[in-house]
Amino acid sequence: MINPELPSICLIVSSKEIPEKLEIALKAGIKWIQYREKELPRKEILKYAFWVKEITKHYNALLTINDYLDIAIAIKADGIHLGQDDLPIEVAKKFFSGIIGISTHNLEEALDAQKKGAHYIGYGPIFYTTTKKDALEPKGYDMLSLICKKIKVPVVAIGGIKKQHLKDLKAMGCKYVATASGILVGDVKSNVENFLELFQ
Ligand code: TZP
Ligand code: MG
Repeated sequence: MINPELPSICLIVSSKEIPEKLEIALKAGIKWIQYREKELPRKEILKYAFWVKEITKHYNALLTINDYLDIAIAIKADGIHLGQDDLPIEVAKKFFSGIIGISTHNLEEALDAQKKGAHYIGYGPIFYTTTKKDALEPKGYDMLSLICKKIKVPVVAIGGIKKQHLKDLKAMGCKYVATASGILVGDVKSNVENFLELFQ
């Protein structure tokens, strides 16, 4: 796969948002879901992943699976998202022909992921977040802006991103964001509408 078209907003959901919040977000127009579950046993995650696949397919949205290549393959997900300590991208590419995204935390990791064929990179956390338990210190805007200039594949900013940040992110050349709490906390429908209006 060469340069897949990625929607500008990725909504990260865990099992507790399935199906209600997930469906509200999809109905409101979200076109890219990442299913990220850190708490449940693998068998449970597989079950939820099948449901997410059904719902995202119904709404014609892209689905990427966090961490688990076997589950991504089993449910025919569009993509997989891997961290620095997950399966190496070289190995994932041998078994999976879909979209591969890699989490990065500095320019070196971003360049390395790009060189190894990542279709997009995640970069962050930009701001403080409680969604990721082991999140690093917030990185702020400066390095993000540099990474967006130096990296050719889509750079997805992540971590504590809320609607009030979208204007600045756009202005610095950031074209993609991933969020959980920015959409899932509060009124999901109006959060999606705000994100779409400000960042599409
Ligand atoms: N990776 C870096 S920050 C983060 C992940 C998965 C959490 C994103 O969630 P939120 O609620 O948008 O900060
Ligand atoms: Mg991971």
